Amino acid sequence: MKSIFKPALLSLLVLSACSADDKTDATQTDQFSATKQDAIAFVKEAEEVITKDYEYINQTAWVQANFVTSDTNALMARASEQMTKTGVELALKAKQFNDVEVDFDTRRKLEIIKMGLVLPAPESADKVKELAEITSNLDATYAKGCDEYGECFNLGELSTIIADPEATHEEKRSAWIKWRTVSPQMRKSYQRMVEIANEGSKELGFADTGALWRSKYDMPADAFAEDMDRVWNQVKPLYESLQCHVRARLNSKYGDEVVALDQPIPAHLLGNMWAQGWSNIFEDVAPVTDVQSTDLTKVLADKGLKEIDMVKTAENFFTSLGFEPLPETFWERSLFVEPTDHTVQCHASAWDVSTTDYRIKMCIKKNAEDFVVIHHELGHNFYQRAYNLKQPMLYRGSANDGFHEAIGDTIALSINDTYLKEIGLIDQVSDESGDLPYLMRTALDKVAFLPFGLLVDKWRWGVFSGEIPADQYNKGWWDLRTKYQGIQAPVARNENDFDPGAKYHVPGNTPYSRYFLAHILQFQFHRALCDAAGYEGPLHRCSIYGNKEVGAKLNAMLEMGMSKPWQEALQTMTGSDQLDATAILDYFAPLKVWLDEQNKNRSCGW
Ligand code: X8Z
Ligand code: ZN
Repeated sequence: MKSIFKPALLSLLVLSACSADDKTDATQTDQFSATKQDAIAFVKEAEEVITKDYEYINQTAWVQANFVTSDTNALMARASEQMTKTGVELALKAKQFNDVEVDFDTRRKLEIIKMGLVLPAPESADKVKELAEITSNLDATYAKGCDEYGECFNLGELSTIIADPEATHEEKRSAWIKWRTVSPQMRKSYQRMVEIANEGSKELGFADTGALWRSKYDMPADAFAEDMDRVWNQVKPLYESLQCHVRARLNSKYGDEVVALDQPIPAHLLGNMWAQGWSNIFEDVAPVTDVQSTDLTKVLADKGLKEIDMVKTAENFFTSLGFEPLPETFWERSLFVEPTDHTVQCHASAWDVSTTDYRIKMCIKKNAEDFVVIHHELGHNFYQRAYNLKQPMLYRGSANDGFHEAIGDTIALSINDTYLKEIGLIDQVSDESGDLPYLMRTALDKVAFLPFGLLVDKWRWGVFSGEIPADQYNKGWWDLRTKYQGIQAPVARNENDFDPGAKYHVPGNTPYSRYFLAHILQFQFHRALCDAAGYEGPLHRCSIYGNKEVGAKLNAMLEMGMSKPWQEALQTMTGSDQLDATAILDYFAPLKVWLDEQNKNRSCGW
């Protein structure tokens, strides 16, 4: 399964077989006269069917992701075919109850079933099979990282070059180009996948697959897209101030020839393969202060923390909030270190293989960035366990997918000097002059990410709707990258390239709006939890470590799973039912003042 955390929504439609009397002809909607009792019985049966093969499918997906070979790929394609077939059958049946009056829970569960698949196929058996083969192959193509001539690249190594402040811009450019040779071969099958999934989405009553994706947020699809734009407009001035300052500093480092002051920033110079998080260029853009701010990568190295120690430290944060420790099997079955003898899908993920079996799969690098990602992954596991233990099968998911992505990050917002001192990783909390550098480090991660988090699905929505036609896939991608991020490709690109395919979530078919939501929500959560702790200082100095009362408040929301609209879950936790960027803006307010001062005599924009 190509999901990042094993998403309940996907896995709940991860089924292998329907019972014989499940075979209602879904095309006969007109003659179907259903009652409330039929609907209740159908939902009950669906939950049983889903439960039956849930663990088996997850095990298959786990093996494929941990041992990427043609055999595991074929096994996964077969499982995925069966899962799609059953998912489509269930969704079509759920649709038959559209006009039947039912209670709240039955209606909610019917909707969940209808929208359960990320890529629904049409009913045709051939197309179900074709779609399953395409998606498995796309996933494996990315994991292997080879170009169409068989030359292979290691994403970790290429990323290290892009992150290295000492590497030359030519070296970075070469690493950037190399990774993008793995994706042109995906283009044709991606296009075919879009066609099939759109057909499936239409059969379920959605305009296209993008509309299906946007319909999963307890509000009309269009209203969701508008809400994303509303929040983006709230944070845009902060992003633009950061982009302007970073461009000016990179211009000083590399010169006008490489970074022009009136142009978008070349994408290979921002420290990350996709220019989605910029914390690796901190040294180049940092405010100069008297006091050295904490360099967490160095702290981890000085203390000699190994990969597993980093995971234990993250687990300890959760248990300090009152959560039970992870089960023994977590430590036995998880993957923390990239193997050298076989291919693994290295993109980090967290799994609930069953209600008692939790794991992460991650090729951990011993640095601050991955220390945060470990918290991110464990956030998934603790969320999964909270709802798995409390909720029926169809409610085992997060309030919306952005919530799932936000929990571990919320915890990680407490990784500041206050916390690091408390757990003995540093001896002294830096004084206030260390605040600006700390805020800059965090902004390079969190603020820089926002336009990327927004545009990945803007691209896919355009692709699914046809607004971005197949002969303009790459142009459509770079138009959005420039418009929202103010970056550009370091070398000319054309339609032989397929640059979106070089980002895991595109061949992996993981929707991406969730990360944009999470980057807004985590600050709302952090502010609410710090308030609950009675904390009164600046938000970036708050740590909720060790606070069991706050842990209980968090757990109350996690346990709700997806049993209620996300707006209600948000209300319980924060007192507001709206996505709201004022929390992230409050958090970075002192940095914004500083950035604007720096940018005073610069000409910003692109
Ligand atoms: O994919 C992830 C997580 C797993 S859900 C590591 N993230 C996005 C990415 O890497 O592109 C976390 C933030 C954005
Ligand atoms: Zn995640």
